Amino acid sequence: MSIYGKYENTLETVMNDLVGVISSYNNQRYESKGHHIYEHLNYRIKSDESMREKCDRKSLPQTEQSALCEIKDAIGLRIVTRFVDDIFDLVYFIESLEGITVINEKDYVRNPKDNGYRSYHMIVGVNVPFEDAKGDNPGTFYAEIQLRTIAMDSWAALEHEMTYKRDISSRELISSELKRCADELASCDITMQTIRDLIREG
Ligand code: 0O2
Repeated sequence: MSIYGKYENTLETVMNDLVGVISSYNNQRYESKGHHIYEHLNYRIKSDESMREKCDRKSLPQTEQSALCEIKDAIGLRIVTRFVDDIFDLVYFIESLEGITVINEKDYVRNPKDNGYRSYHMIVGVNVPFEDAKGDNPGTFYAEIQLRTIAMDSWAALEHEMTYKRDISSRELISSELKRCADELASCDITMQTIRDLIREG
């Protein structure tokens, strides 16, 4: 039996609705301005195994309530943009959506982590017209939305690879090279945005 119990299908519905609203915004932007606001949008329900492991890590019982109310990233969306300012445009759009409450935001774009990680994280509550795992009706389901540029995304994938690889002899050297690379990419992201503005100004 899945840790999400009878809410497994509901999670898919809530996620697909959220994805639908954000991708409609992308299409509207293309129609009105001729440019997409993001390059791609990935989404997933955290696997049963990962959610059980996360419950253990957080010393929570492996229950529907832990998975759907205490831990708030059962639904995960990652939006990857070409430019840094598109991240903040999307954050503003998501914050203004009806039926969505922002629970927590972490701006690792303006305040990068010490290892160089950059990304904007939002935890949102999605109001639904039916019961949630706490028994509230109307209920709330939660989603984590990560927003980052293509450069930040490619960096995070590489750093993630290093973090999860056990036997690396030169971890310290790689970490410091990764940090240097993150800073260079951040600088290129800003330059790319400036070049884009110059092109679009004509
Ligand atoms: P997974 O499998 O990717 O979902 P939390 O543990 O979520 O309650 P935390 O760690 O304070 O709280 O949340 P934060 O900082 O918002 O990070 C959540 C997710 O962001 C992580 O998910 C990673 O996906 C990503 N992330 C955060 N920091 C880094 C980093 O330094 N490098 C990379 N590559 N990714 C990062 P999980 O839960 O670790 O796992």
